[in-house]
Amino acid sequence: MFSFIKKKLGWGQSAPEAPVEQPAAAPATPAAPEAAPRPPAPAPAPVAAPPTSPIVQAPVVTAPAAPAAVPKPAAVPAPVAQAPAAPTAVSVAQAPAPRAPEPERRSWLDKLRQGLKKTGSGIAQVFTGTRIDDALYEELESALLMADAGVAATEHLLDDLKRRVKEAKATEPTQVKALLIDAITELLAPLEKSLEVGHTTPTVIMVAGVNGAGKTTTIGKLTRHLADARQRVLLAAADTFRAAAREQLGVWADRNQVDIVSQEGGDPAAVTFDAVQAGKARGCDVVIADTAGRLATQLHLMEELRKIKRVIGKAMESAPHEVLLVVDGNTGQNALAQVKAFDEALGLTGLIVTKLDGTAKGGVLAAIALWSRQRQAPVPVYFIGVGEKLEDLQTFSAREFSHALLS
Ligand SMILES: Nc1nc2c(ncn2[C@@H]2O[C@H](COP(=O)(O)OP(=O)(O)O)[C@@H](O)[C@H]2O)c(=O)[nH]1
Ligand SMILES: [Mg+2]
Repeated sequence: MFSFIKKKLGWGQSAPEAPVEQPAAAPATPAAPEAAPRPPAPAPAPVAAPPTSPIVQAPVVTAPAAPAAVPKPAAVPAPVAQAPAAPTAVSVAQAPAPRAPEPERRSWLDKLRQGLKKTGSGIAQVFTGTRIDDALYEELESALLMADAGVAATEHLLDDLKRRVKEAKATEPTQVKALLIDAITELLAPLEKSLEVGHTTPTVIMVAGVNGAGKTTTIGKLTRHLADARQRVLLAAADTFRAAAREQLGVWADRNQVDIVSQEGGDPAAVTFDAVQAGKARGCDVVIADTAGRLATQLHLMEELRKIKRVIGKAMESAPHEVLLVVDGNTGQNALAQVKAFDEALGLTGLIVTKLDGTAKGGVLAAIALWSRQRQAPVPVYFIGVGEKLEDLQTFSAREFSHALLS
């Protein structure tokens, strides 16, 4: 579909009930529902924001190598009553189409750069000398470690960089900086992937993460983007651990005018089960389950999350279709530990890294990318958050990120 989220099937299929309160005029965009046109061929994204939303319909993705000015397919909504396309009808493009940054993407990038500024100047400092020598590589090693890249990824990047320098016969430190951007981009590239919805109806997304990582806020933002794309979303308030968490999700549900299944003091797995059942019965496109991040022990938390996942599978055979981990970008190397622990317990299908606008150093993405290589498949980073506003959640681009990291 569009750059933000990709949808495989036609929109609006199997929506028995009246579509819920979508922002009326959500400037939908053309659908890529049918077989032929591949997602990158879609219609122009609406320029104006939907009345209810300050965000842009199709957050842009800058293509890694060759940014073209092609307007990206934005959302895909077809008329709601349209017949569903055959499941295989639409081939899903693997890479987001190139597109020139729009103002929103630009301001988002500025926030990312601003957030990573300290790291950037630390690394940039390394390249201010006049020679490429051991001292330069040693300084770079320290800078990468300081940036939270971790020992393994730092070593990997240095080795790769030395190889590139040799190959390019570089003589100036500034050339080395450009080659480092290439090396980081290549390392991070496998993490770049769009979240796809629509392979099944509903697409069930379970969201996990430690307390305060930004799960509920991210779900709120994601819901808005989906709702704007005419997706019928149902939220499950499975963080029953804290009453405030339920209320917080309720606020987002109201704001986005989507349904929510929540239960005072209920069992998280039971709430999620009900939500998936309701999502099926109501013909929802997407069901998103918010979960707790803090329990008495980490072990309890993982047990509870595993139970939620299991129960989702009982409510719908192929579900959950996505198990996303929200990680606070400020947690440094601990973020990698979280990714490993949640992956081991749940089998993650994607990551969302938040708070890269603060004091985050960003290098942890390199550590995650390197770790991902030993896994059967990389765990993609679907989104990056650089603030609490709706438009602060955007798709991840390896090249953008490595530029921001070294700017
Ligand atoms: N600066 C910043 N704050 C964020 C971001 N995402 C979430 N937050 C804030 O982090 C805090 C915890 O978020 P919340 O969604 O409640 O976390 P949860 O416990 O994982 O559900 C809230 O104050 C959010 O507004 C982000 O990308 N940047
Ligand atoms: Mg929460």
